[in-house]
Amino acid sequence: MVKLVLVLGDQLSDTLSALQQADKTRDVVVMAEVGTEAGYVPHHPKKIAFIFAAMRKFAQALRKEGWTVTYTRLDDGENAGSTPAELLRRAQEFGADQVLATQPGEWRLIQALQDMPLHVTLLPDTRFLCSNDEFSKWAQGRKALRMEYFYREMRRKTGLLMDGDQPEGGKWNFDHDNRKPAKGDDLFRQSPPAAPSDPIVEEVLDLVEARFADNFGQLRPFTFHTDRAGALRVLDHFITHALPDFGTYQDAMLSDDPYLYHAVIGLYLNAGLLHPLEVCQRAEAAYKCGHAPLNSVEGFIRQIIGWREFIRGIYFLEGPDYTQRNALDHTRDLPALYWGGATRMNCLPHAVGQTRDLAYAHHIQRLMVTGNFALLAGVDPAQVHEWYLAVYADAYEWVEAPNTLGMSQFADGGVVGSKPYVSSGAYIDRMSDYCRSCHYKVKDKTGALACPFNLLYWHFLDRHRDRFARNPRMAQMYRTWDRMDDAHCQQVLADAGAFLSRMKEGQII
Ligand code: FAD
Ligand code: DLZ
Ligand code: SF4
Repeated sequence: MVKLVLVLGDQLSDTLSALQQADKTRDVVVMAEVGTEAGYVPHHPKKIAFIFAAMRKFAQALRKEGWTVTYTRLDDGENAGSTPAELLRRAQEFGADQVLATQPGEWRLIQALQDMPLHVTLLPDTRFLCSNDEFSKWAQGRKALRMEYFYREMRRKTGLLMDGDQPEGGKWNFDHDNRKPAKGDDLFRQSPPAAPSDPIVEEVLDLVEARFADNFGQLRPFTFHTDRAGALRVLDHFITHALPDFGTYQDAMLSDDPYLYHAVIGLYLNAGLLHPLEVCQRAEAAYKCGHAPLNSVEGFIRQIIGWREFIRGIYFLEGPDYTQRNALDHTRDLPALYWGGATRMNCLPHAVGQTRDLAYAHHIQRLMVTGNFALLAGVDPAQVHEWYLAVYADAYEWVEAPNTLGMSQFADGGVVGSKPYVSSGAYIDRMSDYCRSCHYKVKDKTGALACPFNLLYWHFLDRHRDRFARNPRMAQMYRTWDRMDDAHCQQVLADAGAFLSRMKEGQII
């Protein structure tokens, strides 16, 4: 009997397990642009356009390969509105009672598929290097899960940058050579290549413009690639022009350069247009032929076979309630400045403005600017999570939630990271050029012009002393705070409290 083969908007790989298990001559592929997926958070218009255009092109490619594909557009009169409802409609149309699906990257959708009155087979997502079972086995019996040890296993498993059973260059991790501030005057940095427009993209842009005009984010100009060939072009460009300096300037931030030496491939990897192993093999080859140094190539490969796989492992290990965690009991509302509201700080509007224009910000902007501020200010992690899930073109819950709730907000109480990523303004000043043109003074510790990160940093440590003072990785910070003059500490806390009150009242901060 005919089976339906579900292909979701982030499953655009011809190696997808559901496609591999199906029979091209008998089964019917179901793809659908649906209101539930387009609306579970107010996605950035660029993200919706990227997914819809890439879905339409992938459907075309499948048809060319001989598949029968049913494709429902968002504005089709018969659109049933959700993925399960579309499957039911197609089941009736084709007389099918079975669905083959690759496990979705979100518990919400897994549950919805399992609740359907059809027989749904959920296959493992083999596009990742570490399966859910393998991660559970690795995690079993460990007191703490640390990415570094998981990463070594992935290096051994893939053989990437291995010299026999030893790591290439004698060390697993070359971060010591990385993390330098960028040079503002480097005229040779090139942005990722922009995609030329085409009729499919234009049609999707008109649809998104008409339907999602109120969502935060600039739709045009739209320069994302929307097929595998384009994604490979971006990868090539990165390997040629940016990989050699990736490690060295990985943490740098510059006002007039949103990309620096980053790959800007997260959206392609997560939608299935690139495979993690091919990306890492390309980077390894660049090292082997002498094009890129080991510190950069190791650092880049670690992000993909280390962090990306580890983060996914945590999402599926921890279960559906992960997104509700709030270990630090933070309850403040996300300030309007995250949606483009006015602020006197200079770093935040740069990260937010770039996010609005490009649906992109690099890791350190996400972690140490927008994430750091929300954590220091005690914002409700559920609201922070929703923001990150909405605004980035590469955001799907399996990868966004552990990064936001775990790594960035410490809402999981230390599953992803052993200590919270918090810093005062000094870190942002060292790694960026933001502070030079800020209303606030990064060197001021108290007073009307004190950098809010300076005030809130100590406020955070002080209010969470019971939880963190005994953490060996934070003891030095508490010793510094405790050595400060009592009157100074009281002033810092009072100024921080006043700042938070102004934020709560909706004043411009
Ligand atoms: P590069 O800096 O060039 O890195 C190369 C690749 O490594 C990325 O494309 C990505 O696939 C992988 N990678 C690097 N760091 C991570 C990480 N921590 N977790 C998973 N993969 C990683 N990444 C997402 O893909 N989707 C998200 O929704 C997402 N949300 C985040 C939220 C927060 C609060 C933070 C701190 C990080 C988040 N990240 C997310 C991780 C990281 O910021 C992005 O992967 C990266 O910025 C994507 O840009 P790039 O392709 O230029 O990456
Ligand atoms: C993110 C997204 C959006 C905006 N729209 C669709 C869609 O219309 N149809 C679809 O199949 N997938 C879409 N997606 C991706 C899904 O939300 C994603 O598959 C789940 O969140 C699981 O990762
Ligand atoms: Fe941001 Fe503080 Fe620097 Fe201003 S001074 S840009 S608020 S870190």
